[in-house]
Amino acid sequence: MSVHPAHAERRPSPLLPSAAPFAHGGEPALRLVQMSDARLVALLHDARSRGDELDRVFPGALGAVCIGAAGAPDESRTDSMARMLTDAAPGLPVAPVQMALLGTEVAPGDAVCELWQCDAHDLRGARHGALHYRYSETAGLVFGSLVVHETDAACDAPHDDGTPLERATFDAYRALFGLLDTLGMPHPLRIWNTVPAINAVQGGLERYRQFNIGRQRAFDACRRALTGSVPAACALGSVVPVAGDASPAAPLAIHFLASRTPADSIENPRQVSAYHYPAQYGPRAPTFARAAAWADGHAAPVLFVSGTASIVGHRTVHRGDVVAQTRETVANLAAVLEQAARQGHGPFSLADLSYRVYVRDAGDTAALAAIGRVLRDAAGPHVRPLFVHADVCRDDLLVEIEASAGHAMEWLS
Ligand code: 3EB
Repeated sequence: MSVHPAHAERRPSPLLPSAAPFAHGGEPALRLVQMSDARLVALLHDARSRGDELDRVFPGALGAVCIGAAGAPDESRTDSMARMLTDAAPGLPVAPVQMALLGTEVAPGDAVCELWQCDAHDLRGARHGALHYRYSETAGLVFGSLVVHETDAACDAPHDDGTPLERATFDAYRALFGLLDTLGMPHPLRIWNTVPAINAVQGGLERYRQFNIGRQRAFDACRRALTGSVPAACALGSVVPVAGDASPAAPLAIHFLASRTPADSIENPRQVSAYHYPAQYGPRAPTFARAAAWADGHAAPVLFVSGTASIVGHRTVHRGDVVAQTRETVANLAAVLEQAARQGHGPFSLADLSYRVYVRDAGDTAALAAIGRVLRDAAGPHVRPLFVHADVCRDDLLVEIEASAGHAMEWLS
């Protein structure tokens, strides 16, 4: 399927009638709707004046993701968008991604909301401490959001049991797996991780490597596979200051989609699987697959492609050259799609994907334009990647691209 920009006057409609047709049978099981914060505010205002619940405007909404710069000390538009959504729909998990949007069409302070909808009406949710989730028994899907502060982490863990970030990560993932087991939807499909100051070295170890220790320990403690059948993921750094070994003020934020039925994990033949990275990248390997394909019943398969970067084998290539890194990343994305097809999913082409691009250097507008050109040359002029400012998890990586396909997709402009 392709990305269809919506007409400005178009009203959000229920999942099925406006779902894009599929060549390979079945209606999409998931839908991703994206809109600016201004558009969301207008929609919420209209809904309130009609007396409509959010579930009438966005039927089957599992969760929302608010992407944009955080406001400190004042509330940013990202924060106020999240607060308005929570007020309008108290049962809806609202996941913060505190990263500034980039690009020529973006003004400072702009924010975007993404909503994941499923084709069901039996949505239920709850909040357990830091974990907020919503699920559908009919769809067999759950979306959750966890926001934890390292300073509060791990009251129940011995104090010598890792750094605050390791303990926060361990606790967050244990809570995530505990929920999934309780719901009988034990299979995480896609996990998004925002780790504040991901490249900072604290206590002698880069924070991304600390995160990997906590994550792998939690997978292990919860009797999950550490290799092979693992979820698609990304781990990006929110750009925040740190002083010495003090925990950053920004939270560790994790959100996820999980299901009753497993996904098929996909690796990239051009890359060493991340869970087999050698110890030079940290004492515990990252626990994620290059992509996950999820097909439930007769629905068309959904493909989640993990954060993908300029890595060949296990090594970073094209140090210092963001355009060459983007080309290598696109070659990796294409290789993942080919492997997915070999495993019977798709075939998907680069033109079918919906993209998010994480860029380390927010000030390099020429590089940003060049990254967009490389992606459009490969995927077609219609692609509308969302560019965000983030630290990538190796300090020599300048760009990372994630993508998804097989779900309905709509931009409300
Ligand atoms: C890489 O390929 C780049 O730790 O969850 C990409 C996707 C990366 C996911 C993660 C890290 C993660 O190793 C970094």
